[in-house]
Amino acid sequence: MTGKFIVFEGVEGGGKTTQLELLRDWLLGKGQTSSILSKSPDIEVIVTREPGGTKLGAALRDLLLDTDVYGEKIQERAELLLYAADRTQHIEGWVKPHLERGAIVLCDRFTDSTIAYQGYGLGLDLELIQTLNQIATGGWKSDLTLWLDVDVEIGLTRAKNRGKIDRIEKADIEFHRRVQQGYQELAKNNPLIIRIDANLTRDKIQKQIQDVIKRKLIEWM
Ligand code: Z5A
Repeated sequence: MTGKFIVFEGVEGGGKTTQLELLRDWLLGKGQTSSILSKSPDIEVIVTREPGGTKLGAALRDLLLDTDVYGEKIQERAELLLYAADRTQHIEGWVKPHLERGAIVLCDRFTDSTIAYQGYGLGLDLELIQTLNQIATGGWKSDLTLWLDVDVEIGLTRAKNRGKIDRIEKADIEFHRRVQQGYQELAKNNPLIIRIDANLTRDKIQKQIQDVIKRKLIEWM
């Protein structure tokens, strides 16, 4: 099997981070399950995220999610360009080398986040965003995107209960509803985006994800 790039997307609190780690453990056979990859024990499973998957990206992430960057509001197009810079570094310097070695790369957010947040959420030009996504990735796409579809209110409550609130989580509820609409539109037009009902318990969400991955691994292998 060649390397596979699996992306987790969705509004806050859908459980991307939680589910991505559960999936990695399941793929590697940690915990109570036997490894789905037992016939291919050499396959690496890598977990990463955007923004922040590289050293440069970690610095950009701090700037992007800070509620008060040196006391200045980040201009919306500056924000867009910082996400593009993070992505360029991440794809070229980290994701592609792992995929070329045959790894399964599980990534928390990718290009659809920019369309949903900066495009639908902030209202920036969608064509400009597509162009920047193309430049940042060199046209590289995910092999599969799992859209963790959670009701906005449920997701934000989960995120708030977790404690720390960043700049984007502080945005008003209408912003988050527009972001959600963005994901709905993306899923309508792209068969590689698989919707996962993320309003359920952690175990039930993970079960849906594992069912999708089992089908996909058979197809890929
Ligand atoms: N962003 C952007 O605007 N443009 C871009 O191009 C990119 C990103 C790439 C950082 O992303 C921000 O960057 C993000 C969009 C923006 N917006 N914000 N804020 P992030 O992925 O690092 O942060 P996030 O989306 O806010 O992640 P999150 O709030 O951590 O959500 P999550 O990863 O989907 O969920 P989680 O961390 O697994 O769980 C959240 C809490 O809920 C936690 O306490 C869990 O224990 C709990 N949880 C998880 N699952 C459940 C279930 N099933 N039931 C109950 N509670 C649960």
